[in-house]
Amino acid sequence: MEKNKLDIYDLKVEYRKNPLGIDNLNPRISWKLKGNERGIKQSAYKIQVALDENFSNIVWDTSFVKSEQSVHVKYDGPELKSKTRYYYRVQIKDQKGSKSDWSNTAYWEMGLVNKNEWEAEWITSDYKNQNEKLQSCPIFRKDFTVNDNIKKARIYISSFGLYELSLNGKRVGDYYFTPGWTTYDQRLQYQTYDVTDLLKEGDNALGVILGDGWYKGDLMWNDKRGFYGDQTAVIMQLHIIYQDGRKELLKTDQSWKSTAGPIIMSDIYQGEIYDAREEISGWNQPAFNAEDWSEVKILDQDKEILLAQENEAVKKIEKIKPEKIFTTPAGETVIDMGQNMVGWIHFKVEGKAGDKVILKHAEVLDQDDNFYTGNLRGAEQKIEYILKGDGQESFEPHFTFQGFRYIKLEVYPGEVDLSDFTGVVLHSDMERTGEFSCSNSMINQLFENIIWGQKGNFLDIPTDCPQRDERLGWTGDAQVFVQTASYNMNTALFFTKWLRDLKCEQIDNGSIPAVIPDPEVNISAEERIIPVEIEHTSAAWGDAAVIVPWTIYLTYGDEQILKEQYESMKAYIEYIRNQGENEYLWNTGFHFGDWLALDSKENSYKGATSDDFVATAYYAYSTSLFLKIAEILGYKEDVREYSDLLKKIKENFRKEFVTPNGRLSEPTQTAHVLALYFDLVKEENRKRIIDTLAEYVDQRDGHLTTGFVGTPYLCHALSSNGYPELAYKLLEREEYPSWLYPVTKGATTIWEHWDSIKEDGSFWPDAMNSFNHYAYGAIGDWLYQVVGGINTNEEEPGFKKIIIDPKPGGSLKSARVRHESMYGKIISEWKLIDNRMKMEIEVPPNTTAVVILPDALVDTVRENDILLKNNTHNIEGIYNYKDIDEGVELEVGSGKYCFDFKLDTPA
Ligand code: RAM
Repeated sequence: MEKNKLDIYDLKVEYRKNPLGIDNLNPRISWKLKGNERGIKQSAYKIQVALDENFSNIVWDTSFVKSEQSVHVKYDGPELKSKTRYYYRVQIKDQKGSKSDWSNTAYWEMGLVNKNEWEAEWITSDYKNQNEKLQSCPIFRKDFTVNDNIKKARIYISSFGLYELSLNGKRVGDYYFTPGWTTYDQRLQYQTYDVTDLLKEGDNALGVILGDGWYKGDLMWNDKRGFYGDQTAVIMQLHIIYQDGRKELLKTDQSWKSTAGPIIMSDIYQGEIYDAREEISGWNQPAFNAEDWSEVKILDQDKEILLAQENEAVKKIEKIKPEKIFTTPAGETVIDMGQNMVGWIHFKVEGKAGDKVILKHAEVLDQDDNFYTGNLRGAEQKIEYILKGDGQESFEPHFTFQGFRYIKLEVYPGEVDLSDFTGVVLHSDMERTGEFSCSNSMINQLFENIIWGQKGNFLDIPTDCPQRDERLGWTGDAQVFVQTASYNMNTALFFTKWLRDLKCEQIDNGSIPAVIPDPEVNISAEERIIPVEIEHTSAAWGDAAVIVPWTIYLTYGDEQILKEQYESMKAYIEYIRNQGENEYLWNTGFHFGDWLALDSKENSYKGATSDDFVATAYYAYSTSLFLKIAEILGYKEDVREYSDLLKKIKENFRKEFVTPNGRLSEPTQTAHVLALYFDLVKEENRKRIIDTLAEYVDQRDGHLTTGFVGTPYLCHALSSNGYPELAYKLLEREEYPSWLYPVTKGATTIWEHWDSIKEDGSFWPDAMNSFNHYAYGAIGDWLYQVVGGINTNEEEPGFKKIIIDPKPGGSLKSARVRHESMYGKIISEWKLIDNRMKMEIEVPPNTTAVVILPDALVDTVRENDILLKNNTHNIEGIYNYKDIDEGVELEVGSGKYCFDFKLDTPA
């Protein structure tokens, strides 16, 4: 790259690269800058949007707008038209006035923007009663002819249940579990596919298979199914435009035919049965005779609920090869994938017609090394394939996923060849944005386990676990993990979609169901599996309504999510306010409390910290965030009202839970962590509370005792209040209980309990023991923020201003973190060499960073061998420096820097 050259790259619209089928009328455009110099800032941008790639038909030209904004610039031109593709490009000027070239051209394409464009009918299969539990997945087909010279062709499609679409025998697209899981009766996504290249002149055929999925299949744990409906159905439109401008529309209607397919049963929890002998050769190809197929039935269903896909679709993200095959003491043939993963097994097999393959899936082996499925409860996770017997056959399931590391070959014809088995990992296709590594390999494994926890539980919605008969969007789990998750991957769209469901399912009184989407949203109180009084009330779960949008705002600078969720947050806080006699305390109702904490009573899942304490603390915390949000959005009246509310909640909290001499009334770690992290106590009392927490962790308990509520903030509370070494001690501890204890037991994901496998090798009871539960993986944000040192800044969110503030400690000699922000790559890497420290950082263009060189004195700091002192004018990109208590604080612009300095207090 030549000097001074400025490039624009990674153009995105609504976080996506060249998306098809969005229905947002003011989509937001973002781009990144690249240049050789340090301190690059944008001073102006110009965006052009056109109907053609050559920009001869421009619909929006901003001219140069003086602005640093390069993230989420709202399209503000003439109204965007349905089904239309818009090309866009960006040019910028930097702070010196130099102009970049035009960026490459990118595009987005609008979906079916107007609801009345849905001319197709909902069709369902009528070939037999749909209410039987064991039921073949229906297949549908339709013949049609097209002429030559097609310019473009798009399919818009959605379903009740899950669909797989094919055109002329080929699977359309690489999305799985479509149309995704939303509040089905009110919000149903459709997907858009470009099928121009799949069509051919003359005869063509469309094929659809429907699976039960979340809509109709088993959900929750009482052997109940059909939560949303008991009839799967599909709606689809194929729009063809010819070169000469002619248009054609093909849609689902009465003319389609349907019959039973070879998928005998498919269910998210239970697995799939596929009888290859029942395959109908050529069923989704042209020139097939479907005379004996049944007529379809038209369903009178709402089309108003259809909306364009909102998040990244689920895709096959990676493939893994098995590690080994072995025989267990009980004589079972078992394959070890070497990784607890979520997705399915693709296998090849040869045998006679009618031979079977039966695979069972499990996360762990038991104490005797036998295959163990007790913890899956009612989820069978079983794949059964019946061979058709013509040479090599291969199979992978369609509408089910398994959480597993081990596969038992319950039935298998002939010799097993390990290379015939591949693990296919599926999850929402979010961009991976974070990496962490350090000199302690056990912590690196912990980090990998956190990542795998996210891969396994971000399959369209944030689930608690991916294996047992649960797999639900528990709000509490999502709330504690959202920060870590958002460093790891770009979760903005994933959570935007989920929050819209949250908002949609929020109860009239403002409370939030504990699982979103809530399968029981329309189930009467008497028939519910989770009773209403439990499901709609818990602190730390409902608070997802405030904490999740706030975190997305901080990480991606996304103000729109705050606006979208504002009324929902407010209603939630008002709900709390209306509980009980005292509007400033939350001391009524059911709460999950410090779930699974180690200070719980025998036979209880709930930690020792009282409900009233946890609930009031969260009440204050959510109110404090809501107040900031009201300030950001400029809602002055709310700012007034809620600052007053917050003040009173804190006063009442203190009256209730802080003694006159400044001790907390509850002698638990979690109580102390919340009081500190949520800033609930008077300044003069902090010291005593911090010291007490340190004493509990270090001497009284000797380790952590926290559950879902205290754990995420435990290390933060210690490290930001003068006890970083104690936080490191907790992090690096390998004995039970600790984050690394599961690693010593060979864990490859995060466990639900600190001791899902106990020290003697036995397990927690089957009733609730998941080996892939991300909640305790929330330690990840401490790795990014404190060990590695990459932090957001509330004044300039989305990493427009970055705080790089690593705090080396424990046995660590080095650490490195990377986060791909909306502005580009941020790196913070440090090494301790004798009594010196080396810090290499990278700050993306159009941002600035405040960098703290820990324990440094200005006098010894060198950047790329140049002594900093008295030399800043020589060092490009460094604007300021000063000695502070923690070390040296610098302000820098974009670029790569390499600092080297002597430690003031060498270890
Ligand atoms: C369990 C879930 C989840 C937790 C709830 C309260 O069933 O697995 O992790 O949030 O209970």
